Amino acid sequence: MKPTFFLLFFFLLSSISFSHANTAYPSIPGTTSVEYGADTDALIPPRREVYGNGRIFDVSHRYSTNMPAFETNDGVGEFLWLPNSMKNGSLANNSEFKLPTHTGTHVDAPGHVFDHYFDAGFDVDTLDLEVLNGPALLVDVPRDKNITAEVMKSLHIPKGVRRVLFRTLNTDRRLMFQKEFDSSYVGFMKDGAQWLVDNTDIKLVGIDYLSVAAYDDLIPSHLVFLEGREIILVEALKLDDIQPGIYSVHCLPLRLPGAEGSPIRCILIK
Ligand SMILES: *[C@@H]1O[C@H](CO)[C@@H](O)[C@H](O)[C@H]1NC(C)=O
Ligand SMILES: *[C@@H]1O[C@H](CO)[C@@H](O)[C@H](O)[C@H]1NC(C)=O
Ligand SMILES: CC(=O)N[C@H]1CO[C@H](CO)[C@@H](O)[C@@H]1O
Repeated sequence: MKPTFFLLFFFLLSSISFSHANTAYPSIPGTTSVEYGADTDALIPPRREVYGNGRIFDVSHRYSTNMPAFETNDGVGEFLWLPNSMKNGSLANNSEFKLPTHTGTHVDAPGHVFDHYFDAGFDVDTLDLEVLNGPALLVDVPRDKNITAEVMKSLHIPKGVRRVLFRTLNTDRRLMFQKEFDSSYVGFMKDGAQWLVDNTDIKLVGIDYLSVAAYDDLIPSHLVFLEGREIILVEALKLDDIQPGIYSVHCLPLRLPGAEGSPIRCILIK
């Protein structure tokens, strides 16, 4: 009698937390089922997109084998394994992973596209945490264009705004949930990047697919953004189901001296 009651209790508890995640964040896969490895009905780990009753939004993607990677149809592929496992007699489970640094939600350092910056050590360990953390604007950009100078101008982002997350057609098309790389994603054209540098105070540029630069202007847009070594690019953010507006953004890259990119965990706080 008693164990059954407890199972039921845990089941009810977990269904409450899942339906919460579900209503607040309807379009993210993985939050409703227990496919991530619950062993029994009572051991259901929470997978959340929203915390604190809708106050904190996780805007990083889960790393998964099927998430897209640049210029391949194969996705990220297997990247995590378990060399020492308790099932095989180890005292603990100790997994290992191997990932390109520009995988999933990630940050670019100036050394990404400037070899002399790379040689001089402008890696992700040198990025300014003050830029990566603070008030931020989440904006929707027009869905019918890449981000050109004209589009940037039309957004009327006030001077003084230092951090902007640009939500685009990429989110509507759910590109980060498709394994195949799609080069028709929306990003900055060179003139859009130049307009931002010349006319705004934006130092944190966030976008919702693997590159802030449109595929046709891949290197030129990166060069414009990173030349001054003041702007930080955060790519492949998960901006689904969040109201546009002002938040406090918090992004923390790994401390990887020598790396021009790093996975990054970003959250928005209302
Ligand atoms: C445990 O070891 C066996 C035999 O070496 C191997 O086939 C199996 O994959 C291992 N299991 C795990 C979880 O590492
Ligand atoms: C954005 O540019 C890409 C090429 O970089 C193109 O394939 C795509 O159609 C453009 N998107 C829009 C909405 O114009
Ligand atoms: C916590 C953890 O990593 N648990 C793993 C221990 O190893 C088994 C396989 O032997 C995995 O199934 C668990 O996920």
